[in-house]
Amino acid sequence: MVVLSQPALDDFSVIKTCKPTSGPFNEIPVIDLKNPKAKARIVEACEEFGFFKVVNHGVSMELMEKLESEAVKFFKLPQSQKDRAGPPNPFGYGNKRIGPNGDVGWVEYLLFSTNLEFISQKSLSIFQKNPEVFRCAVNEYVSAVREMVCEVSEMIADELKIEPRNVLSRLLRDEKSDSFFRLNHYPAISFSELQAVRVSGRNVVGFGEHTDPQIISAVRSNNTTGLQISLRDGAWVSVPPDHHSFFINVGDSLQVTSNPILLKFPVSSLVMTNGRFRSLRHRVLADSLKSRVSMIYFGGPPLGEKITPLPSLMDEGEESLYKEFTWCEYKKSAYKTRLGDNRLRLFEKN
Ligand code: GA4
Repeated sequence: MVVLSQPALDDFSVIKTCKPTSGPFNEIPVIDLKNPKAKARIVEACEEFGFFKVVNHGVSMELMEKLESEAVKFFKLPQSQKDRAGPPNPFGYGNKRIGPNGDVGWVEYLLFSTNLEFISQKSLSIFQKNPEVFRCAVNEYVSAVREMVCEVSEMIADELKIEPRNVLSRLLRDEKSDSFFRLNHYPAISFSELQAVRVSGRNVVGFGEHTDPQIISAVRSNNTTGLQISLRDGAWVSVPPDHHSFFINVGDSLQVTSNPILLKFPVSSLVMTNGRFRSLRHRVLADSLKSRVSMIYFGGPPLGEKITPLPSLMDEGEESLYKEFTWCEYKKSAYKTRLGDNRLRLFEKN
């Protein structure tokens, strides 16, 4: 069991808790990227859950483990040393505070932009022993995951018969792509700590519920539970861990459903698909036994890119459900919201 240094307990009172939920959810679509039916299954999963697991993805376990071990080394550093890479604005090291508007969680993290050579000098300076090893681990990992996510995006385009097939992936590959990378550490919480703060019987929230504002995200974690997703009926279910695989989720910017689907489901998500896909509401609970380390690639477009429905997905006479906006405008607006807010609502036409 990996137990890393923990945030001071006297801050515990600010952390949210929630009621325990049901056991593992075993219906998460599992997509084998090499399977000939993968394209159709990805699109189905984006429509039904906004979420799926990818196996046979081509990203080597060695890359994942190398980065995980570098992340563990970082999070084990004394607090004062880690603090030198913070506060996050939004990039850098953060502890418990998430975003600029008062959200907190049982989590510490490193947030990077992927277009500043992935890791800024500020974050690197704390890796005094061997910053290059860390830099390489992040760069290699992010490059490989981005390629895999681009492949998934192209499979989506193929299945939806959108041309050119790189309509989404070109945004992620663009050198101005505004993509992020995040390393999260959710420290273990012992039973006695839980009792000390009188929250026994409840779960401690590591990262509160939210949707990702970007196009698409890919999460890989060590073999720990904690990730939960919200189903269409609003029920929270736990994602069984799998450290060999990636969990992919649809972000706000990928879309907002076509009108017939909107009649059946609430408008919650994003835009390029005018509502056909749903962006995924998810959260992470801290675990009482094992610390969780996750690595997330958030694929975003260049800042000036307009987020509008892809023309080929619109039926004749169909209009966008959203006012036209650029990724820059959406992101600015997102940073004024609280984590759990419905950020797209502000951009709905009515
Ligand atoms: C959620 C998804 C990504 O983790 C993130 C988060 C960002 C941050 O931590 O700085 C935000 C959050 C996320 C959405 C609303 C704002 C911005 C915290 C917050 C309260 C990096 C992102 O892009 O948006």
